[in-house]
Amino acid sequence: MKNIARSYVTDASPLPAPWRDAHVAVVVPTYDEAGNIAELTRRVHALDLPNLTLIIVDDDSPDGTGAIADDLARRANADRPGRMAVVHRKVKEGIGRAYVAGLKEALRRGADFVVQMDGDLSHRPEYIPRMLGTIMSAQAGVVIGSRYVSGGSLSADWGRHRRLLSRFAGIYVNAILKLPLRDVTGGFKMWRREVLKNIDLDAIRSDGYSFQVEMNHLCRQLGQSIVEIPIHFEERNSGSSKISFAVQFESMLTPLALRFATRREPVGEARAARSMG
Ligand SMILES: Nc1nc2c(ncn2[C@@H]2O[C@H](COP(=O)(O)OP(=O)(O)O)[C@@H](O)[C@H]2O)c(=O)[nH]1
Ligand SMILES: [Mg+2]
Repeated sequence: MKNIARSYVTDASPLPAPWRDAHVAVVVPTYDEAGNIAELTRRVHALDLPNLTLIIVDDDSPDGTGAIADDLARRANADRPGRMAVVHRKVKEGIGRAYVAGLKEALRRGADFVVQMDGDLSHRPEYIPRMLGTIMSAQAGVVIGSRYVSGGSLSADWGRHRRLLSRFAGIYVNAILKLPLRDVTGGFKMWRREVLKNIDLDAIRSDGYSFQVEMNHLCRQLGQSIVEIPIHFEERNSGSSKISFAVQFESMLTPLALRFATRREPVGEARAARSMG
């Protein structure tokens, strides 16, 4: 009896079929992540999700991340076609722009669920099956891996300054946009295809990290639910953070711009459904 009970809780037990068979794309923007990309790829492909595609979006990283990713993709696809793709962009334009390119590629490839996560192993890929289970059972538009809901946590390596900045950013954004979220700036998420298709990705205004906030805002405007599940957020594995002053400044202005912008028309299927009805 005891053994049976234990077998249900081990992470090695197979996932139920609707989760396991889901077409999931994992989009990872990279800029100088040469020390992390191989480990990240190994851990993503070790998940019990045979229809998962990893999509790296590299902005011509000077440390050669793009070439390493190409090599990893060649090997992964030789084993199983469609396991990994690399989008190469010529110029570093910020994480927001890289995500727009990556999310579009995920939709083009027909993914039903699209994960976005950092390439520095701050976000543990092992949470992806839980996100999938949650998005399916809660019928959420998006699931956020949250550092600030009950059970969520931050690496002890995060100093006081970064903790305060992150908390302040959350309070500031929520005060302006009134999003009922604990981790409104978090970057580890899973989107449902139908929701992404109804967001006009070409109209995203954020170049940098405020992309996360802007997407939450647009999701809520569509009337979709946003569900947070706890994660432990690690310090980056190797390399250094790319947050610059310009990006922080943009993150200050974006919530205000979104709050006072005129409401956009829904796109894609929503617009088509409307004009039909
Ligand atoms: N393609 C691309 N990736 C970026 C850019 N800026 C940051 N990233 C990636 O976005 C992820 C998060 O960035 P990071 O520097 O770790 O931000 P932090 O965790 O907030 O310090 C990492 O995978 C970075 O390599 C960019 O301009 N282009
Ligand atoms: Mg990071």
